[in-house]
Amino acid sequence: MNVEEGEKRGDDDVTIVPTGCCHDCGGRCVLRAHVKNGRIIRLETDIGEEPQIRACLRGRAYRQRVYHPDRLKYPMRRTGNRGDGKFERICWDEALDEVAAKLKEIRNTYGNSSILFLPGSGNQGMLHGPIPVGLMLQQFGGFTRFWGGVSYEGALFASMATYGTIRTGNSRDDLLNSRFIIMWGWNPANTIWDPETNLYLARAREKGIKIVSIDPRFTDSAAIFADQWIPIRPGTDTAMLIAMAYVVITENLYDKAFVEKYTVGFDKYKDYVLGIEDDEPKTPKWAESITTVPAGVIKELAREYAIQKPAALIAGWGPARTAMGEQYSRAANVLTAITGNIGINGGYAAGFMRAYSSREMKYIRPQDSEKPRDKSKGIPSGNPVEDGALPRKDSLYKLTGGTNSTSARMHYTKVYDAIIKGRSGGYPSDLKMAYIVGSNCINQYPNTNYGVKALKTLDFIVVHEQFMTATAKFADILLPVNTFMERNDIAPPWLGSPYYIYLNKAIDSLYESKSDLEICRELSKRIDVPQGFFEMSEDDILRLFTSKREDIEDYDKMKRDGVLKIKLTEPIVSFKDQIRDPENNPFPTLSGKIEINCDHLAEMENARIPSIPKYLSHDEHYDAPKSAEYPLQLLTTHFKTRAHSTWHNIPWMQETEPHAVWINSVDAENRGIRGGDMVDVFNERGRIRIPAKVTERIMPGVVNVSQGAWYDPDEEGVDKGGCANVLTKDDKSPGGAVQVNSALVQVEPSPKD
Ligand SMILES: Nc1nc2c(c(=O)[nH]1)N[C@H]1C(S)=C(S)[C@@H](COP(=O)(O)OP(=O)(O)OC[C@H]3O[C@@H](n4cnc5c(=O)[nH]c(N)nc54)[C@H](O)[C@@H]3O)O[C@H]1N2
Ligand SMILES: Nc1nc2c(c(=O)[nH]1)N[C@H]1C(S)=C(S)[C@@H](COP(=O)(O)OP(=O)(O)OC[C@H]3O[C@@H](n4cnc5c(=O)[nH]c(N)nc54)[C@H](O)[C@@H]3O)O[C@H]1N2
Ligand code: SF4
Ligand SMILES: [Mo]
Repeated sequence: MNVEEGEKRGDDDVTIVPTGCCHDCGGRCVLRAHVKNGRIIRLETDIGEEPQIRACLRGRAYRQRVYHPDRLKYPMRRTGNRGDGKFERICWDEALDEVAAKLKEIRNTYGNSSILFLPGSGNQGMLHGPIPVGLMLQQFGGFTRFWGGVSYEGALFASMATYGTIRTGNSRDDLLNSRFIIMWGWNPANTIWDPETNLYLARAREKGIKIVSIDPRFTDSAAIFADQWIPIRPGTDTAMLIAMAYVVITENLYDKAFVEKYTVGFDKYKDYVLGIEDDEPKTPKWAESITTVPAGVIKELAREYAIQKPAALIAGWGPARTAMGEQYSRAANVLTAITGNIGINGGYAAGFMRAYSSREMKYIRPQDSEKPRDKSKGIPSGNPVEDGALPRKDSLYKLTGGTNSTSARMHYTKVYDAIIKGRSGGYPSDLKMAYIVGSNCINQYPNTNYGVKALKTLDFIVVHEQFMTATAKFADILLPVNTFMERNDIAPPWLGSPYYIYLNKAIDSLYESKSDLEICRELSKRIDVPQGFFEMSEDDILRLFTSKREDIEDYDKMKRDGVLKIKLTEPIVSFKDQIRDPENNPFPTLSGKIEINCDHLAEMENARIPSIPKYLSHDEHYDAPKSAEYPLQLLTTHFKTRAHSTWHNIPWMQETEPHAVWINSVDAENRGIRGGDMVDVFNERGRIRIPAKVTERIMPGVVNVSQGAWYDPDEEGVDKGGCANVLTKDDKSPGGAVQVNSALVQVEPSPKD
């Protein structure tokens, strides 16, 4: 559709174009752009049938992003040092010729593995963003990239180990069938987690269903939905979940028939929980000393959860984004299993929690699939650089889906180290250039100061961007990209609600910006990449991409309507068939059952990746030696006014709530800090300077700097922007979680100028 075909509003010359919002923001929502004389004058959201896919505050402010005066307007070449932000305007031909020449020169001299591709989450549509760039670079001979989903790797690893799949969630309407809901490290009032989540939580509350929030912060979700808030010391959730298992087992509240029929490894876990394995019974008292949660509260919660069946334990990804993150997710999954809360309406299996995806509707055990693959001999890949590489020993390579297990990639947290050390540091390649698309890596990867050093060593950097981000300032060639209002795309849901949004182009590309696809169209010719795909129209490609999705019956209608809501006759409940008819529906694990004990993990022979969930400490934990110098635990949560670093520069968002470090009044008082004072938050990795928000909404000993504020260092290297990743560690959990919620820091009043 184009503007001319859009719906006319009354008798004035306004056309309403059905489009949407589609960053990596927890949602993906309907927007209706009111266009007058080629300009969007108003944005409204879904006014269609229930369930409405309503935009949040960020989507509704999107005009300020599209028409922001700082949009990148034309291609540029760097004139200052990397990071300084000094550029000169050049024309598209010059820019693309230079990128093409560099790509060829670097490939011909060092090979394709020296090309580092850094795709980010900026655009979540099926067509634009990093997708065309990846396809182009594959045909150019390939590239090196990272493994590890920054959002969820801990939860994913645990989901695969326990259930063999990431489709473990129920649709949100099923929450109304629960008798008890636990929001564990989960704050959807801010993070959305699919647009209808908050509506159903509100209805659950209205229905009188008890909701508990377990979080070091009194979140907006706790304030709005919860009957009870249980503050917990960060990174200790595993201990509490194991102590809950202790209560459930010792008080005979567990579901013996379920355990017997559907799980393997219960006895081994029981031996650990009861202390038979290691002489340490994991009692609520034991957990109290670790978590700070009173033993009585743990006992009560365990009993309520086990008795009030069906109950939904929603185990958020935040607590899993820690140095032993997968143990928390494993322990949560196992608790849902031993209480028999899986595969039933109103229950919830925790896990990765995807509910709906037309590509993953069937569960098949890897060994029962039509083409079982022995990946131990090499993993096939469309990327020639990694085709046939052996699997990593720390990966669940025998299972289908989940992370790519290839050893040809470095972990997300190790990109900077790999740039600096290359093969001599044990990494798969020596990197010479970076191709960065839709990513603000300097801001969003852990250990920003190390990243600054690393990006300065590369021979060449090209960035596709909409704004002059911290990362864009490192580009040698910076290419201006349009927004989803200026092109066509399709948004699948963020996690798994049954709908698609067709993002119709509402206005022409502003200034000289182009879509990532258009850039690839022109660049691919210059680097001799076959044209086929790049010559196709946006719609032909989208039709091709969606052709195997049986749930899209009428592509043209979806495009016209702007949204396709898939009608379900009943709520989605993951593993319903596995529970109803286990003989014919094994779990997609190697054993065909829920793996409380996982042999695939045991084969890794790594005491830090135990085959049953265990509570383990680490060197950025509250009890680590380092805590003597840096006594506060830092959380770097997702902020309501941004999606990561996106929207940070939008005035309406900044007015809503300014960026600040949350600190408890006890910790503030001890340091002579009052609300609104400028403070330094620091550790051995770096220092940021921002205002303090002194509040009882965060527990003592913990501070929160929400991620995504723009890195803005002064001459001394102090970040005045307050970028959380100046403080986070560039390391992963044994299973691959990015540990951005495990960092020890100190806070002090900033020096007075
Ligand atoms: N507004 C907004 N929404 C977003 C995003 C955004 O940037 N902004 N990003 C989207 C994306 S890509 C993702 S991956 C998701 C992320 O979604 P989440 O991972 O769920 O979001 P977080 O805010 O990081 O963490 C959720 C909660 O976990 C708590 N938490 C952190 N560590 C611990 C812990 O050790 N124990 C316990 N019990 N709680 C802990 C935090 O205080 C926070 O309230 O959000 C999505 N939604
Ligand atoms: N400390 C800490 N760090 C974190 C997290 C955390 O919890 N704590 N969370 C992590 C998570 S879950 C995620 S998903 C990552 C996200 O990190 P990133 O993927 O880097 O996300 P953004 O910061 O939003 O940056 C995306 C960029 O893409 C640009 N963009 C938008 N649309 C387009 C487009 O169509 N084309 C192109 N070329 N560019 C576009 C935007 O302008 C923006 O600058 O951050 C991670 N970083
Ligand atoms: S930012 Fe996300 S949740 Fe908000 S309107 Fe856009 S797509 Fe929806
Ligand atoms: Mo994410």
